[in-house]
Amino acid sequence: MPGLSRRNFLKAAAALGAAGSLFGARNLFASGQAARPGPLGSKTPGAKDPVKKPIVLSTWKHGVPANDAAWKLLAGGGSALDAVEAGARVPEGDPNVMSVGYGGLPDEDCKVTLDACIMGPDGRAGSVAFVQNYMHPISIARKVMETTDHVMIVGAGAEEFARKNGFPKQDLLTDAAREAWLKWKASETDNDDWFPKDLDHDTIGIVALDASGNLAGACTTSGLAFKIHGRVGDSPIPGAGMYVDNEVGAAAATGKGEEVIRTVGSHLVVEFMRQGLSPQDACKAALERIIKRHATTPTFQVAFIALSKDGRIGALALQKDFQYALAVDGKNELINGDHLL
Ligand code: SD4
Repeated sequence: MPGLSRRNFLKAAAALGAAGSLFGARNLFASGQAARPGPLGSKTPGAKDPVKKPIVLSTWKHGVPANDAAWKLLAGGGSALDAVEAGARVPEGDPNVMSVGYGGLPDEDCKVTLDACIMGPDGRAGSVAFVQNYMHPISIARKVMETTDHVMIVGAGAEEFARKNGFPKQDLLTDAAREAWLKWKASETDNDDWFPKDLDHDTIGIVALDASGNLAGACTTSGLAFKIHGRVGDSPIPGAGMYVDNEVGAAAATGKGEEVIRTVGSHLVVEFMRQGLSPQDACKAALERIIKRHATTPTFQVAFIALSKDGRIGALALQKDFQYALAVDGKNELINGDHLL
């Protein structure tokens, strides 16, 4: 179709403002914004300050209400695992968040397919991928973790597992998401690479340290908009989209999942922390690994958040406009993240 490509359509959609909610409005959430990780990010390893806890850290602006839900549990002495699940369920259930759960943008066949994973302090992990018609894949992933010896269940098998475990089956395609798909469909071209380059995709990754000093993490998404039916990103892959090692720290990723899978990004961040890097430097080192694999400067987005066992945080993106939410000391703020490129 001359003059229109997937990329142009998405740009136009962003200009229309519908995309403010579709793809993450960057300017709407002015209150409580700060510029940097701040003192938590600068505490050196081995410093004697008492560890600040609980802490919850999550990606993008929908991280703020997610952190609120997580904080309610953490403040009452609840576990990091319960907190990250409760937090992840907030954008999953919000039809206005068009990158996670109910209301998520569909794939190229107009099917909403969801990916999620969760890890607790005991090193167990649960994951589901390519799941349709269930609003809370994070809770299905937790069920996989806690009631089976498997880590990952996908597609029809995951849906059957959800049904047997009493999760309600629901249509997740909202009118707004279908309209976005119809516009995309009208602009489809033969030379589409299925990657909307000018967009961030706004998966939620959420990591928490509870009052007992235990770590957990969760990650949940509808993945890339208009992806090939059956495509699975990094978000449901423990080690890629999210990783927890209760001795060291936790990390989560957002952005172009293929790049994160290829570098096992979140695991890499945690391993850099194990080697003594601060969470911020660990995020930087993992992003540099991604950059190094490309002959030219990447134009895609990837961002990491990281939380160490001793309560320091890191957050860094390749490109501008990354935001994350940090709740600590009873305050929950949306923060503009730094970027490398
Ligand atoms: C994916 N990483 O499916 C996800 C998309 C994303 O923020 O993170 N969006 O590749």
